[in-house]
Amino acid sequence: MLSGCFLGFFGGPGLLVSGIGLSDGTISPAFDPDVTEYEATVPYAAEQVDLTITSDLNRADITVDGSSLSENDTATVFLDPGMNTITIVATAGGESRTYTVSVNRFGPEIQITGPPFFGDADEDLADGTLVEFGLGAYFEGTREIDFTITNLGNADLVLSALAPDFVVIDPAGDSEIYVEVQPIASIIGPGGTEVFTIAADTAGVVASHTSSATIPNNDPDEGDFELNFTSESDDSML
Ligand SMILES: [Ca+2]
Repeated sequence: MLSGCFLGFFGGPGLLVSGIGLSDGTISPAFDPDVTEYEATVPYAAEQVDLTITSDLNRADITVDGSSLSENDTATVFLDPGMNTITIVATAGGESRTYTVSVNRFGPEIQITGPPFFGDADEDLADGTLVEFGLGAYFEGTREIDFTITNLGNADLVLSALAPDFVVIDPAGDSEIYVEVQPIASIIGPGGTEVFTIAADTAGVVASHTSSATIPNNDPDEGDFELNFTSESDDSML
């Protein structure tokens, strides 16, 4: 008797919403019209998420955080770092139901800053940036560039290469370009930094050198952050 009563109350015309979808991440538990609270986790880099609400036959009036949603439309919700609670209210035939989706914008976010050209000011370097040591004079010996790894996210950034070589130089690259100083710690907390130094030996005969380095880490979309390097040696002063 009791279960029949519940079925009568929650089923049939009470089905105002038949699905909740996210453009990034997946709600948990799976959607069930009778379950009104959901959670999802998206990467720290996700500054917004699109929410798609599907409703049954006689479409309910739906609001997302107070704004009404047009039919077949998606609601774009901007996300703060950490937990964001999105409130969905569906109304039809004098009946109303409220769903909440708690979206946790959570994770590490790697940023690497350094000069793209020897002697330049530091910039935020994109994954794959070419860093140019330029033309070094014979007697200069080596040129060194410092790079800073910053964790802009709200979870630990983990440098995942085998210690202590967290910055992995391409073994097929020219040996004139090498890691002078490695990061010290493999775990960089939120807001934390680590520094490494790449050196280019310019004290050779006239030649161009190229190499690259990867910084394996747990950022979900920059997990093999790569920097490329070129340098030139010049003995014309001899
Ligand atoms: Ca990232």
